[in-house]
Amino acid sequence: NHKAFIFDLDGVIVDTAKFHFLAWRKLANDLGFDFTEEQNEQLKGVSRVESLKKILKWGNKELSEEEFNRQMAIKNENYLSYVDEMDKSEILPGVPKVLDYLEEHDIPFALGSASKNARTILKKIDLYKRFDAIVDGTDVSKAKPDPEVFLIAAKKLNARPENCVVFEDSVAGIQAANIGEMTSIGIGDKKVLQEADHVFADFTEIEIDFIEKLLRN
Ligand code: B16
Ligand code: MG
Repeated sequence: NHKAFIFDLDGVIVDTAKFHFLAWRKLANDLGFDFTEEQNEQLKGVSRVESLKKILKWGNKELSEEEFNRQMAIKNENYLSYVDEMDKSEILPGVPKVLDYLEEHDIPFALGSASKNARTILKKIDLYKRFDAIVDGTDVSKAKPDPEVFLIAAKKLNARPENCVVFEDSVAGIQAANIGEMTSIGIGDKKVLQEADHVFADFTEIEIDFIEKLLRN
């Protein structure tokens, strides 16, 4: 009957969107077109396959299945070259304070990410061992807004969904948390994340008072 916390990775704990953008943009450029940082927003929380489908639509391109898979592999290799340079200085401000508090109070917390690279990234930023459970793109069959990723995380933490608090930067992720009947905390723009139960621009805006309130509810 205890509370548990679930964190998305990209856009919540680290800002890897900038690396995804560079790698996807190179792919688009190599195929002869370009897209904007604004369009890149639409790729947040979206799986690798679905991201490439969207990008190809923007460029009016069609690829054979073989070429699609080859391009995806190239993109990931390129993305991982940026990830390889990451260290714990990439952890977004305000995040360590919250994780420290949860550990000090024995509140279990998990990662719930769409990324297949989540474990690699957590190791690079030295957070891998601190999560009580990790659920990522290799563990799920249904993408956000399906709540599968968060429901598996809740199960691993031995917590009821209604006792889970989810931190998410994407609309699809907030919807997933809501469908899963969890408390949803949006990290980003209030206008974009209006379906969330609470929204903060970033973790520096989250006071420990607020975390304590969540724990009492
Ligand atoms: P990968 P999250 C998501 O991670 C990203 O927001 C999204 O932009 C990315 O396409 C997706 O992971 C898949 O990532 O190519 O590494 O498997 O926000 O759910 O932590
Ligand atoms: Mg995210």
